[in-house]
Amino acid sequence: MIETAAAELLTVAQAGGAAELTQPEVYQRVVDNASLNLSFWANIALAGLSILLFVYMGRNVKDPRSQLIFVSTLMVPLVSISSYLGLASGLTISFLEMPAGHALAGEEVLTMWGRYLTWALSTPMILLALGLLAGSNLTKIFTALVMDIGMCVTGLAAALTVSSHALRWFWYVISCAFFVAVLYILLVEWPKDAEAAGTSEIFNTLKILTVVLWLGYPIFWALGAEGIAVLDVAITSWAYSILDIGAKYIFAFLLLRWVAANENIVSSVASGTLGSASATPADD
Ligand code: RET
Repeated sequence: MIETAAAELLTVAQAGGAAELTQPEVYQRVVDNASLNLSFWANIALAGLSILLFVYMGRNVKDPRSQLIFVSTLMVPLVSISSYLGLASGLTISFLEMPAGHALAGEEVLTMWGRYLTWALSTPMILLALGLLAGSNLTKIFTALVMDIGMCVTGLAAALTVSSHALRWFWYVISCAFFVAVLYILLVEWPKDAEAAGTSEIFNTLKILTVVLWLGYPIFWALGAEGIAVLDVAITSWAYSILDIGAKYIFAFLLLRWVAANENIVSSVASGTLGSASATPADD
């Protein structure tokens, strides 16, 4: 009786595509893959240093809007340190059996699903900081944030779907569609707002950094073990970790250094912007 139930459970688990590994076993596999493990710990160290540096840089900022930019930017390394700790401990990694049609069909592929989950928390913070810097209105900030969260959640679905190879890519395309909406706001809407707000120089630098680096994520997803598998798991993980360094820490450093030195400009954009969703200078 018990054996039948256990056998049934095993079948259900296998049908779901999840290989039966305990958390200590996943952790052991991470530790055994020195390059993969280093890609996690390098970011944990960098996130820790960034948190200390950013708190120090923001110590004298008094203007509430500048403070909001600081808090949302500080959230990025805070989320990141938690995200990488989840990966390094094996908590947010699963070994998933890829469906027929996938380059690694039938094999257990290491899936760092914690990354996609925590991007849903860190990337909206990046966009909030950029939207505030550009002097955007609430409507555009809200749109950018929800589209971005949609991108991360459907990206997570693409990584976790093991029932059908085609459906993995269907999720991927949906995620890309959300991404296009984010890119539109970044490349078309906010530059106009930043021009009006007098922050266009720093905004344009950060915009280019963001757009170029963010485009790397879907490319590496497609090339990595979860996509067409021409890159192995450790290389994909390093690619994400290196993109993260630019998209998070370098981005945040440039932004916060500018905001700390230009509080007066940031506070003068504040008046119409977040007060109302419609009647703002940026809407003209
Ligand atoms: C996925 C795969 C599905 C298609 C697309 C993706 C885009 C991901 C991006 C991630 C950016 C992450 C950052 C994290 C910083 O903490 C989910 C890889 C479009 C753009 C900047």
